[in-house]
Amino acid sequence: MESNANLYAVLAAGFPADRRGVAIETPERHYSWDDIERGSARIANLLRSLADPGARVAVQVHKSPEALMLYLAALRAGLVYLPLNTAYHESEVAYFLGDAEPAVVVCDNGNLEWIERVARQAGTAHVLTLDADAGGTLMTRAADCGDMLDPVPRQADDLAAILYTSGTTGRSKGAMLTHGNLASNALTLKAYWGWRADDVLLHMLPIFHVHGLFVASHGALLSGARMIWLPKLDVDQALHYLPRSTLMMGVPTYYVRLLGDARFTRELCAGIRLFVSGSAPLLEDTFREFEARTGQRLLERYGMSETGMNTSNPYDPALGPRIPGTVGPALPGITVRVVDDADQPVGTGTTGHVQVRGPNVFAGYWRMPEKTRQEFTADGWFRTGDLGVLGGEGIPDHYLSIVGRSKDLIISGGYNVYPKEIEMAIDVMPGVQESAVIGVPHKDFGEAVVAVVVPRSGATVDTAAILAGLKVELANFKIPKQIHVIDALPRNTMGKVQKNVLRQQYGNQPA
Ligand code: MLC
Ligand code: AMP
Repeated sequence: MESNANLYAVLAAGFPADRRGVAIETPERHYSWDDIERGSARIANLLRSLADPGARVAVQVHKSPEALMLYLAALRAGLVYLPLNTAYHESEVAYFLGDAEPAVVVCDNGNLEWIERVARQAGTAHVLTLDADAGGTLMTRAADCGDMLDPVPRQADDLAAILYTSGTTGRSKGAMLTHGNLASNALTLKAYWGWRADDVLLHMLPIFHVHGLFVASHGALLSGARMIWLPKLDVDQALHYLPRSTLMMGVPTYYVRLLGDARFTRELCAGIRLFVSGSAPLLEDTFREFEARTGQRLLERYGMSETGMNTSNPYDPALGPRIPGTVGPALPGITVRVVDDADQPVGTGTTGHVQVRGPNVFAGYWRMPEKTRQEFTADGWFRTGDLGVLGGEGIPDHYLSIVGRSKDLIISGGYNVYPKEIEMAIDVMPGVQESAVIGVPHKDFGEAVVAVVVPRSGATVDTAAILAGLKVELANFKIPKQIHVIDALPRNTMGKVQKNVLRQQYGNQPA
């Protein structure tokens, strides 16, 4: 009989034999492996009664153990999980629901009124609620369902999740990830980072992106390891739980904030065997300050929604050193190359476009076959949109460094912000001729969003009104930290806005 490639079955094979142990610990209570297994079966049985395998379930809820169970339930029921950032507003969510046409939407009770409205427009049949404290219709209805379910049979190339990533044109694309994509990356990272059953992961990342949902949670689940589950980064809580943890993952802002607190000491994290950083560039200064303070070398890795993790600095010293400023070698089974504009590999030490191949690479963009074709070379390499270099002075030839992006993208505190989306929102505001949105260096967020606005001739623009208007439409992390008004945007001879000139001009002003 062919084995079931359902990701839930793969993960559950790593659960401990004794299901009474603690799987998830929150400041309020402990959840055993049995709780996770039975709880997710109940939700899966409910979902199965509402939708057929392959249907989408869109989820915009606060982080809680029940939210993780909902994800596992969607996998178990063979549904396609579509997580949404809790910061998204109505117009943003309306786009995702309209595009993905989910059969089921689960939201926070506080958002029910507007979510029901946009879900109806998208043709969604079922809207359920799940609050941070596990209240809401999802759990009450699931309580009446059976607590056993064999994972619905899935092939490796069946869809498990769709992650929306914004596009340089301002239109978001849904990256389709299969059960096989996610399972292969989870198994690879488990071996490469040496996950163990006695690990304790300090989990403070949001669970609507690759980092918190897949990289962190899959590693612990697959290893039968405990997670300390906190709703968000909170330095006081992190300091409280670090002495009992063995592993922590974060975007660079997490480590900058820990270093900003004098109570964060070598003694406090003596029991940690691995700190992982990713989702945005880690400054070499942060790496060095972290090592000086804790005696530990942060492990930086590189990935994206479309691929999961591609490269990682080694965990095992026998495989090489962790080199600051690099994201390490390609993970086992994955190939990375750096090419010129004609897709021809460039030599080591030369900057070019980063391309990836491997079982981790996604199945394409949801209902965008043309866009999918453009993002792959004829021979199957995925164009990441990142600029990188292999090797370089004093760096082994198989180590990759990310040196920039060919896509116009800002990464602020680990969240992607596409300038085009904000420019389009500003350009239609009263008195505005045009605008350019750039990222400037920021101590806490790595990059901060800054808007430069040109008024129509004879008009004055009200920057406070622009900010207020943006706050209605866009998630809070996309809101510019500064708005500058100038007479004209700098352009090159082709008429293209020179964002590098703007970055130089506004990069040194505190954002
Ligand atoms: C919050 N704010 C931000 C922001 N987060 N501004 C810019 N960038 C951000 N990332 C603003 C809010 O708008 C608000 O402003 C103020 O900061 C306080 O909001 P908050 O919610 O209390 O902030 P805080 O909890 O401190 O959040 C900051 C953060 C969070 C860094 C902890 O953003 C975070 O957890 N980021 C992680 C993102 C992540 O998981 N990325 C992984 C993507 S996966 P105001 O004005 O309203 O008060 C990926 C692939 C890969 O990229 O390789 O992993
Ligand atoms: P997302 O689309 O949200 O999955 O973001 C993926 C992008 O984050 C990548 O294409 C990179 O630009 C960036 N990224 C992830 N990890 C790193 C890293 N370690 N260093 C630099 N950039 C990174």
